[in-house]
Amino acid sequence: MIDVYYWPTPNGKKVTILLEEAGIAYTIKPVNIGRGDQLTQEFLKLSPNGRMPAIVDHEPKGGGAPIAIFESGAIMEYLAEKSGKFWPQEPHHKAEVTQWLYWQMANQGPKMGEQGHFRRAAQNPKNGDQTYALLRFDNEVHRIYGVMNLGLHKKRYLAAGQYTIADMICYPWATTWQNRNLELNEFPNVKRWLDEIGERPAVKKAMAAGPEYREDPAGITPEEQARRSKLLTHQRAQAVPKEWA
Ligand SMILES: N[C@@H](CCC(=O)N[C@@H](CS)C(=O)NCC(=O)O)C(=O)O
Repeated sequence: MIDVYYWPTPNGKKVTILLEEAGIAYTIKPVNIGRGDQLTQEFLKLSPNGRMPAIVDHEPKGGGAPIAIFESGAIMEYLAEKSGKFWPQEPHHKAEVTQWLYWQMANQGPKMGEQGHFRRAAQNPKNGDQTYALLRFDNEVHRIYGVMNLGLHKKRYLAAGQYTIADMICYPWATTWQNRNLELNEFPNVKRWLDEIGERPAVKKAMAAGPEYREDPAGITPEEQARRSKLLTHQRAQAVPKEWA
């Protein structure tokens, strides 16, 4: 059984798409990132990055102690290897898939995440003039959709001529094209691919997650709101907890 430390964001959904597609049994362990669960000492042991997703595999192939993994790209590779599905190992195919995994982790996810960050920041005048940050990340995200559009030129899937973890890792962020100052029709290959991947039952199931995790804002006291805001905004390095000694 795999424990998935999860919150319903694009990075979380990459993992549940693969688990659903591969038919691997899993238990969701919610990590409420709005409440700061990702920064607890307990969670930092699994993910020193203080970010979800993370997994713990209690039954690793070949036995031995449970394996804990953070970083969604590493998790995708691990689960694909474990299941023997969606990551063809023939060298040409393997390399094609791997390059899209790394591209997603180093480009699509971070750039789209930062675009969202600065768009939210720009709404609060206290944050000052965000014009350059908005220009930079609007351009980068436009470029990112262009990269996918090139990658999908005359191709049904991103890599290896088949549906793989390359598609699964890129899909959830790619669905969030609205309110990003771009027109999806400019990227017809991406649009077609999004439509096709979005029809898969496993993808539909994983992508539908969300409402059941939402907190009732009325239940969050002003004190709790202040605690969360202090904890989550302007995060800096955490010292090694004394309890870990
Ligand atoms: N590179 C990491 C990124 C994970 C990440 O940024 N997760 C976000 C949610 S999508 C998170 O946990 N945010 C909590 C925070 O910013 O405090 C991965 O792909 O696993």
